[in-house]
Amino acid sequence: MSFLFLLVALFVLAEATPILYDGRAPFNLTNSDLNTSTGPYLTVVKGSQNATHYSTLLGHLVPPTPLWNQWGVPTEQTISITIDNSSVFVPGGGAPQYGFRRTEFLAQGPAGHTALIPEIEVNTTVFHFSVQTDPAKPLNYTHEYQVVFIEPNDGTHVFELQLGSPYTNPTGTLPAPNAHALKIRDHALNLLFSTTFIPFTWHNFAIQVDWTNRTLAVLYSQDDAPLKAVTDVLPNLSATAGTAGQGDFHFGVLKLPLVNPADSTADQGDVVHYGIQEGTTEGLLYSGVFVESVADGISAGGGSFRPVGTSAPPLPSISE
Ligand SMILES: *[C@@H]1O[C@H](CO)[C@@H](O)[C@H](O)[C@H]1NC(C)=O
Ligand SMILES: *[C@@H]1O[C@H](CO)[C@@H](O)[C@H](O)[C@H]1NC(C)=O
Ligand SMILES: *[C@@H]1O[C@H](CO)[C@@H](O)[C@H](O)[C@H]1NC(C)=O
Ligand SMILES: *[C@@H]1O[C@H](CO)[C@@H](O)[C@H](O)[C@H]1NC(C)=O
Ligand SMILES: *[C@@H]1O[C@H](CO)[C@@H](O)[C@H](O)[C@H]1NC(C)=O
Ligand SMILES: *[C@@H]1O[C@H](CO)[C@@H](O)[C@H](O)[C@H]1NC(C)=O
Ligand SMILES: *[C@@H]1O[C@H](CO)[C@@H](O)[C@H](O)[C@H]1NC(C)=O
Ligand SMILES: CC(=O)N[C@H]1CO[C@H](CO)[C@@H](O)[C@@H]1O
Repeated sequence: MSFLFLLVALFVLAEATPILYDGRAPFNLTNSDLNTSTGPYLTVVKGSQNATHYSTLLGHLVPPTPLWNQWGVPTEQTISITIDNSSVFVPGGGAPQYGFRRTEFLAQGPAGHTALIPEIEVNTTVFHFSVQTDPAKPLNYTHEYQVVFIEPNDGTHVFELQLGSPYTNPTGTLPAPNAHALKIRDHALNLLFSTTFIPFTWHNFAIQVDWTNRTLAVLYSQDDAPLKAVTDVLPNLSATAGTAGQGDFHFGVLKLPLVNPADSTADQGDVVHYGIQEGTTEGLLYSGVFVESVADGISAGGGSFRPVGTSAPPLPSISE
């Protein structure tokens, strides 16, 4: 009887928050799979080298966020994603993006990345990701980095995880005061939550997106601490409603340039194609990437769940 009860309980648990996309790299996923975009990631947003030049599955070398361990044991590999001076993306039929350096993974399902979008961006869904510094390949906080985002075709972001000094033209005082903080920004680039990017620590995020009413809510924790709401449910009404407001789920390293005073005024305004980049090798570590529905709550880690739309008093860091 207790076995049956356990089965029923597990079934109920599994049904509570259906996982719509699992981007937690299983141990049988190989670096060769990254080269060919086999598995949960489309790896084409990168420079001219093969995907393994810019991304590596770390096996048992660096443990993933402990939040999703099963019986204390990791079930996924940490992913290293890096950029260097060759990380100039050339979009299909477009000009090389010399302003940026970027390596990004795009979530894809069995039928590809585009087919996944309507499955993970309907009703209310929650985007989970955990990020850690790569001490051997530090970022340069005088630049802006956009590292996790959902990008509709208009190039805006439904939400984004941002690091560094926000890009401005003309360039302001660098580094910006909040440069070393992980920042969650809404579609209109309002700061929703920020926290210091402490090294040797997994920073776990869950962004609840209500696609119908266009709201966002942020949950956050470190290492094995269960996720907690760190914002209220906030309007995000500048985001486009409907299918035009949906887009690929990206995570990786996108480094913006600084304005180059030697460029023409017009070129100084073209952040995608012009500007200063040092060409340094820099990177981040990722794990815990998945998207779930909220049929009966948000996975918070350690088998616990949080109710949808949890209200929480704003943290002091929000007003930083
Ligand atoms: C890894 O193993 C799982 C479970 O056995 C299987 O479903 C999946 O196809 C495998 N993935 C790869 C990339 O071999
Ligand atoms: C990925 O492709 C590059 C270039 O062809 C090759 O050097 C590398 O060995 C490949 N990696 C794997 C794991 O197959
Ligand atoms: C990447 O790997 C593929 C398949 O092995 C190969 O055809 C291609 O030439 C490689 N590209 C580079 C830039 O190494
Ligand atoms: C970096 O790449 C850019 C664009 O390809 C190139 O103009 C520049 O010379 C490179 N810098 C270094 C240090 O290789
Ligand atoms: C979205 O919500 C509608 C209305 O409640 C429901 O019929 C539909 O199954 C939901 N879709 C998903 C993917 O959850
Ligand atoms: C960081 O970027 C600034 C601005 O371009 C540059 O002056 C500095 O040398 C860079 N630092 C490193 C370590 O590359
Ligand atoms: C969405 O908005 C409608 C209309 O204002 C409201 O009735 C509904 O409760 C809202 N749903 C959520 C989840 O806030
Ligand atoms: C946090 C917040 O309220 N963000 C914005 C969501 O979108 C609306 C409409 O553009 C803005 O007015 C809010 O400031």
